Amino acid sequence: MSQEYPRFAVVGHPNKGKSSIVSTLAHDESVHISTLPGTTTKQRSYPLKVDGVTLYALYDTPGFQRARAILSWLKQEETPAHKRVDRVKKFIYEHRDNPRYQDEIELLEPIINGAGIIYVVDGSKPYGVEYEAEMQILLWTGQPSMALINLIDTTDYVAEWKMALGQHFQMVRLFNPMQANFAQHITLLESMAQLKEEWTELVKESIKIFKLYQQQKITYSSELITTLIIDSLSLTLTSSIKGTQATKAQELQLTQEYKQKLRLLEEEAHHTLAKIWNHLLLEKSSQLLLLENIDLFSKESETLFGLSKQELIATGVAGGALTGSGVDLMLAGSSLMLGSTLGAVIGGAGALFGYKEVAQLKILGHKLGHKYIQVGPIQHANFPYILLKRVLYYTQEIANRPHANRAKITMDSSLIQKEFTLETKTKKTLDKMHILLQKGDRPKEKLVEEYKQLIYQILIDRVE
Ligand SMILES: Nc1nc2c(ncn2[C@@H]2O[C@H](COP(=O)(O)OP(=O)(O)OP(=O)(O)O)[C@@H](O)[C@H]2O)c(=O)[nH]1
Ligand SMILES: [Mg+2]
Repeated sequence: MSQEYPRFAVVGHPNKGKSSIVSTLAHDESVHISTLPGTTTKQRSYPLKVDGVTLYALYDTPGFQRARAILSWLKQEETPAHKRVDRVKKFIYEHRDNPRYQDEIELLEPIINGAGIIYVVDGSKPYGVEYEAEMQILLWTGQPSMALINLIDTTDYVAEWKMALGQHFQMVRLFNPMQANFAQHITLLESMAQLKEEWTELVKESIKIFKLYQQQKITYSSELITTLIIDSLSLTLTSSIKGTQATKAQELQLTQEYKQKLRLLEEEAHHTLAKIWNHLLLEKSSQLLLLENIDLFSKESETLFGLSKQELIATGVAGGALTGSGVDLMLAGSSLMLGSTLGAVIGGAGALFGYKEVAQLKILGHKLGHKYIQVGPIQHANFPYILLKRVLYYTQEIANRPHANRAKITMDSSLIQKEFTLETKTKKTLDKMHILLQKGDRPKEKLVEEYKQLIYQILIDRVE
């Protein structure tokens, strides 16, 4: 693609969501958004780049402040339609140093230099004549133009806005930057492609690249999730001991290290996911801390993300051990587990995973005569599902989140349970791999590939 890419200036009244629209359409979380009117004071271009290639760029601009005064200046001289853009240029030229018109000059400049117009209004507020001067000025620039109705609140004045906007803009569309998903983004791009003939092919090509890019991000996420599961489920830690028996303190320490290591693997995966989906600032601002607040090994985590006892029985993973009640019965084989006292020490109040549930402990011999204790792989039958569903939930939240939405992710437990009920067929493949990993066997490449594909399918249905 050549250097020339379509550019759009996002303009309108102050505080109508212009910067929010730029942020969402450019996938850029650094765009400054605030409840205060007059937040944006300078024009600034935000490109949407894929592999270093700019697909399009959006100008964030300040809101109109003195539209009426400017329109009356423009109208001081009778100007035929084909000369009106020159009149606007003249206005900019003559008022460049006048602080009264700085906002308008900032917003008009990119348009005069060839950017298409995206005019943003709030469809939850009534239409009013105060917008007419703005729309007239934009008409005078002669640039291709589209109006976006953003419903900031629940009241609905869309019909009257459509009537008014339809008289001034080539296209009128609804678009909510806080809720827009990938499909809506694409639909909007398709409309933008129609704005100007020279841009049509470029934007269509961009849409293709953009869709591929989305698939690529889902692929990366699936690979990352698969690696997290493999690394976590096959994790073992060892520590050398004197004599033939480890002290309780040694066992305790190794088990704690083991759990910490698993938490860290999850955290690292979340970080990479935030990077893939361009949400590192959100992560930095702790707005994503939802899962970190629910410890991987807590009872709450199992309730939210684990399989129910019925589901566990259906997998066959837990075998005949699941007939009674209580957490301990959710465990797979327990031949090498330690006495129950230590479990109580480590577990603490409310914790799901005591020592016993975390890992098998083995005493290993060594050729130099030293003995080692080994913790892992983790034996809890539900753990693979807890880990998997946590990371799937995280991925879904982060992948679907428009970049204008900076609010903390909230956990909706009913949604989690509803959304992440896995089909029996899916569960079978997952079980196969989990069992192998928990036994300490490396799964064959073919099974890993199958697992990855499965994760991809789960994500593609949920990232929209
Ligand atoms: N609930 C909701 N809030 C929105 C929506 N769009 C924008 N907002 C909020 O409205 C406020 C203004 O949004 P901005 O994107 O900064 O608006 P702006 O038009 O760039 O404002 P200025 O730069 O001050 O002219 C922010 O608090 C946004 O979070 C929306 O669709 N829904
Ligand atoms: Mg702004």
